[in-house]
Parts: sequence; structure tokens; C-alpha cells
Amino acid sequence: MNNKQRDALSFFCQVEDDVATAPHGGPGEICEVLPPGIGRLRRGKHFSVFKKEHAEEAAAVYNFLLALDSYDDFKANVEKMRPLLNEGIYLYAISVAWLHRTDTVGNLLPPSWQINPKCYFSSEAILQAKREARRRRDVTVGSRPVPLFSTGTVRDAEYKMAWWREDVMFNDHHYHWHQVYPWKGIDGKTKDRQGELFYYMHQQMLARYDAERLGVGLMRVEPYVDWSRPIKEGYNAHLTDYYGTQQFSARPANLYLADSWQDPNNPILVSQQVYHYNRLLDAVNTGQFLKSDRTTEEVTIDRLGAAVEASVSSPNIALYGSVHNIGHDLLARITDPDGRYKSADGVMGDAAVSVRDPIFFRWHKFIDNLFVLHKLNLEPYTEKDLALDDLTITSGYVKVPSSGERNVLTTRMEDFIVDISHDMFLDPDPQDSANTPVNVKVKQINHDHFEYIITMESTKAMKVAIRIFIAPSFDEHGTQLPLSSQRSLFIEMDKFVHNTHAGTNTITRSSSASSVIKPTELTYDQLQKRNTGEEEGVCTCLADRYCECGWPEHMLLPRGTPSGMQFDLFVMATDWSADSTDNLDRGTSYCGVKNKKYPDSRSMGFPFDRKLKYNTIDEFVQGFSNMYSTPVKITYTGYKTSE
Ligand code: CUO
Repeated sequence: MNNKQRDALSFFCQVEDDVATAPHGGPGEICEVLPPGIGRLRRGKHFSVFKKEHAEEAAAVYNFLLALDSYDDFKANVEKMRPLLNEGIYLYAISVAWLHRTDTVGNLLPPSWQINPKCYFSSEAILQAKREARRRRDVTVGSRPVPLFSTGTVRDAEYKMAWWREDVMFNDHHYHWHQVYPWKGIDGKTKDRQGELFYYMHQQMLARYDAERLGVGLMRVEPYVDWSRPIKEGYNAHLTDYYGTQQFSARPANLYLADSWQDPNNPILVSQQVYHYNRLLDAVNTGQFLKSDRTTEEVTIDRLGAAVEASVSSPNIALYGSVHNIGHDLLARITDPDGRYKSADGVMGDAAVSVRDPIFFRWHKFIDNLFVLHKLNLEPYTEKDLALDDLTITSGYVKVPSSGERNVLTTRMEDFIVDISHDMFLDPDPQDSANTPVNVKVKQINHDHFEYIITMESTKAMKVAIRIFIAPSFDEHGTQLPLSSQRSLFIEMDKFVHNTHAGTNTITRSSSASSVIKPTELTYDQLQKRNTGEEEGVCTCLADRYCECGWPEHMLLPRGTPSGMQFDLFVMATDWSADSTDNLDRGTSYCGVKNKKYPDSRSMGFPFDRKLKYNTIDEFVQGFSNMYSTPVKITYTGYKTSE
């Protein structure tokens, strides 16, 4: 194994005396080499990237590490910091530094669900899996992974979506996205179109969530709008903090949002949130931000994303506040707003686990509606914006090679076994022998691999972008969705560049090549074994990709229904020589490209991000030769057990 890949594992491995060096709950000892502002959050306390002071401390750590010239210095400082930093800050900030240093390229971080399994698997399952592993050493009972305990029951309608919200790699996707795009920026600066990507990545999560809700017979998610009314859905994650000492607070149904006076010097008031939200509405309605020097700035989707999140690039933090982050924080504190019971925060406070809670999606739908309002103020795309007359898509369909069926895709739930023995925060037990796997079994969705087959007539050689989306065809009542409602449900499935020649062109594109999915997924053990024939710095994904970021491949398709749920497949070709920003001939949809501009100059979500003057998807497509649409069915074939 190359040395740096080994370091990526060792930074996050178990350390025998980690707990002893700085006792749980005790203050970290500040090392003289560390800059001011580091070591403030005590060890054993929950870290929340949505809390300003925590995010600032994490940023101080990764910016310090990023400024170190030599790799050896970087490594030495990481090792020095480990026993001093709050555990959550360490995990988050060292990962951010690793993802952004130029001398670590090509070396992958171990999966967070293996090095910090307590944030992914219920405490009951972890306890039982450990017992099982210890028992196995004494008695030969075979390797029996412990199934994950369910976090709810059928009494809760939202429990129908638990399999999706609690998916390990979905949670991981969200956590990594916030590492690639920290709201405190890298060295105080945000990246190209970071605000727009904040909007788009979360909007796509909502589109996927709504498609799944329709599939299980639930209404599309309602935005959490009225903060003076109780929240009717509750949630209990059954997860503990990193050391397993304190559970993330459950959030019972029917609680009200309340002011938080946990820190009397820094109260968080619901009325302040209302004030800032109203200022954001002012900006959306007038099309202008008011800056602190009293000048104005045009509202764009990117700048609105910066204002709403609110990143270091916010046009005016005093006026527009930090509505998104503070919403997370208040919802995380809702069970014990003033801290009188010393309760831990709920999962909404931690980017690694927040998508588990149904309120996450209600909160983000509320946030998304600000972006929707802004986009509704924009002129619809013109025919010139949408057309590509030199190209005609004559057919498009999907095919599952294993069945040969056209336009019928298949999904299933299957078992996924995870070895959680690499928990970096595990309090080592002298009885445990090294390298004993501790297995838990989770169910996750998967699909049969499929292909898009697209045929086009081109009048000349061209470089085109092929944009593929799907959206449910029908609403909750089985009525065909008008395009005005359906457009927000379109899920980006792929975007790629193709060089056409004059005449007929047929493209076969594999579902596994999708631009939305995470390129590599190697387990801790696979990373350990990755030494054969490897040169230092050789990557299993492209060096300018954020290898840890992207949608999990097994969730690429919505699950559908047993009888087949109809979706509209939409394919559009545009002129990539005009669209491309950096001559980079590939799309990256949710994660962008390392150290480069976002490769596609079109608005994210194009062409569905603006009002469309067509009634249905068919009517839209009929007017343009470079578009194609066809119904496809997604059939859920049930659970296939591995036993
Ligand atoms: Cu990703 Cu609210 O931004 O969770």
C-alpha cells in the first residue's frame, strides 16, 4: 500500500489510548503549534457543522492544515491534533483537509460508516453485533451478521420512508457533500457556483424523496412553513454519539419550535429567523440584495444560495442571517431548547445523520421554496435557449440487458453486510482480538443494471451534452402531473458529452456511468488491500473528481411499486461547445470538479428550473427535435434475502 493511502486509514483508525489521553468530556490540551481558535469545543461534546462556532473551529483546523507546505508537516500535525481535538471536529476537519490538499490526490478516505458506525447503525444493533462477535470467538457458531433494528413502527406513516432516509450511503453522500462544500469556505472562500449547488443538490434530494413518497403511497413532502404550529411528525434515530455515551435526542411528535437560550450570550430566537426570512423574501421580490455598505446587488440563484445557507459569501449576514443553518440548530434543540435537562441535540444538528429525520425534508422544502420563488421571477427559456436544430432524437429507451425488456426497470431490497469493527471511537476492550469482524446487516435498495439506448440524426459533427431525467408521471391520486408541477420532480439521472458524426448516431450508455453517482466505494478492508501494483497517488477515480462525493449507485433509481410505477424518461441534447465552461468533456452533476469551474454553464436543473409554457411533458418535447420523452415503468420486485 502506498504510504499516503496507509495514512488515510491510520488517521481514522482506533487508537488504544485515545480516550485516556484527553478524558471524555475533559478539555483538550492546546498544543503551542496550533493557531488560536482551535481546541474550544470540548471532547465528548456533539459537533454540529451547522453551529457557527463549531464550523469556525473546524475551518480553523482545516485551513491551518491546508496551509502547510509539506506533506510530512501535515501528517505530523494531524497526529498531534488527534488527542486534543473534539472527536467530531477531528473527523470532519481532517477529512476536509485530506479532500483539498493537492498532495493527497488519489488516496481515498475510509468510508465514514465504517470509521464512525455509531452515526449510521442503531446502538442496539452495534451492541448485539459486538456480543455476537465475542461469542463467535469462543464457540464456532459461524458468522452471523446482526440485522439492523427498525427505528419505528407502522403506527408512524413516515416510517414507510425509513428505509430510504436511513440508508447508510445516502447519509454518507450528504455528509461528504458538506465536506466538499463547507459553508465556511476553504481559506475563507467558497467555490465556483457553491450557492447554486447548495440549492441544486438539496433540490434533487427533495425530488427523489417525493418520487419515493409517491411510490409508497404518501403525499409529497409539505414544507415546514408555520413555525408557531406543532410539528406533527416525530423521529427517534436510535443513534448514539461517537463514544456511544449519549443518544441523539429523540424528537417526539407535536413539539413547537422554541427560542434557544442554551448559551445566554448567544441566544437563538425564532423571531430573528422570521426577520431574516422576511429580508430574504424582500430580496427575492425586489431582485436586489441590500449590502452592508447600503449598495445593492442583483439576486441570482448562486447568490441566493449563499445568502440562505448562509455561507461566508453571503451578501449581508447581518440582514439575511443564517436561516438554513439556524433552522437545523433549532430543530436539533427542540426537545430541550434551553438545555435544562442537559439533553443532547437531535440528529438535525449533524450533517452526518440529519437526513434520517422527516423534518429534514420539510425544512429543506421550506428552504427550497425560496429558490422556487426566485426562479418564478425569471423569464421562461426561449425557443432559442432550448432548441438544437441540427440534431433530431429519433428514439430513446432503457433496457435491462439481463432481461432484454425495454422501458421496464427493476428494483429490489437486498442485504448489505457491514463490518463495523473499524470504529475509530471504539473504547477498546481487552477481550477483543484484532481483526475480528463485527458484522451488521442492513437492507438496501438496488436495481438491475440498465442502459439507455438513444438514436439521433445529426446534420454535422458536433459535440453535444446529453441530459437525462426521469419524473413520476402521476400524482397522489393517479392523475397525470401537469408540467408545472412535474418539473420540480425531475430527477437528473445522467449528463454526458458525446461527439456526433453527420448521419445516424446510436448511443448506448450504461447506468453505472452516471454523472450523479459516487465514482468509487471501497470498504476499509478493500482500501487496506489496495497495494498490489499501486503507485503512489494512483487513483481509482479521476484526480479532479471529489472521489468521496456523489449519489450512491444502488439508489440511482427510485424504488417504484410492485405493479410498476410509471415515470417519464426525458432526454435532451444541447450544444456542448456553447455550454462547456472549461473544455471538460464530462458532466458532474451534484459535486462539481476539483479546482475547476462547474463544467456546465447552463443553470443547474436546466431545462426544468424555470417556468415552462407547455402543459405536459409530451407537449414540451413535441416542439423540439433535440428532445425525446417516453414512459418507463419501475417495478419493485421485493426483498431478496441473502440467507
Ligand atoms: Cu445539507 Cu441542510 O444543508 O443539510
